[in-house]
Amino acid sequence: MNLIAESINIMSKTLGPAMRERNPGPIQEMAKAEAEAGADYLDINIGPARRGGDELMKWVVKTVEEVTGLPLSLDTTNPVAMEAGLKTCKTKALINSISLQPDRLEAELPLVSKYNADMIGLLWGTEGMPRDANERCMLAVDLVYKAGEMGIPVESIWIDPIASPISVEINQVKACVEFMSMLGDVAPGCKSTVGLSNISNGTPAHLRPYLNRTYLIMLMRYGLYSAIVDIFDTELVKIARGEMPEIVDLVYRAMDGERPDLKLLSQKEVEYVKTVRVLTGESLYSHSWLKI
Ligand code: THG
Repeated sequence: MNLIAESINIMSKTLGPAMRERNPGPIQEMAKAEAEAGADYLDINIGPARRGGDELMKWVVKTVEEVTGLPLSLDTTNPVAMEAGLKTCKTKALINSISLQPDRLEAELPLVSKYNADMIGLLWGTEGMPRDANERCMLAVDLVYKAGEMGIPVESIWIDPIASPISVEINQVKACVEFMSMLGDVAPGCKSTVGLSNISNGTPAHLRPYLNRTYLIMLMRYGLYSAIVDIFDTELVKIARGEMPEIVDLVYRAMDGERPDLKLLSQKEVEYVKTVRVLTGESLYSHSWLKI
């Protein structure tokens, strides 16, 4: 499991201003902390970066590479900024992300070949968000075909089915898990990733880790290759590293519809079982799902 740390983000209350002021300190502290916490990749998200995006991306990449040798995942919708980042990166970069809109494909697929990068293929088509697992499969096949035409091998493509918040749409939450179980058949050799924290967007902050951890286990069951995560969630990192086999087993059994006697479980076990039930749609989600 490859963990991509999500926190170097222009949306962050501390790092956003640091990026705009070209103040390296907070960004380097964050990069070191993410590396220390066990990240395999660091995501650098500078947003749309319409004006001066190339300068900004180049500066952030240099700033981060001064303190860590970890590979970077570069996130911006500005292709000029993306290329500036790719030129600057010392290691093989991951382009985050390339969706299926024709203009995005045209601008960004050539960068994958030119810089021998890896890419996250975001399953977002001309008609927007796919509605279910089957539409995700069709988009994945399409993306792999178009990348292949550009000489990009399947091993370089990390498919992202787009996780959406449980507080918004349970069917999309289920569809991502179902899609993950189908990916190996529809796009053999492809890798996969998911923005795990999306699932808990809109949920009270102290409850987010329960959803993130449980959903990670559910997706890993079907071979999830990597995830963009809050790397400071130590229990989440333990799960990814295979250090919580009993909890993983309990989650699998709950996914299969087993209904253990909650009175016989520890509090932590009960929390995982209840969280599986909301993530599979068996129970209705509300902010008080752990209490019911
Ligand atoms: N797929 C791909 N890339 C992605 C996503 C995805 N990148 C962005 C996002 N989704 C994943 N990254 C984050 C980063 C931060 C948060 C959620 C997802 C987040 N941050 C806190 C908040 O907003 O409350 C704290 C922000 C802060 O530091 O101030 O939730 O799906 N390919």
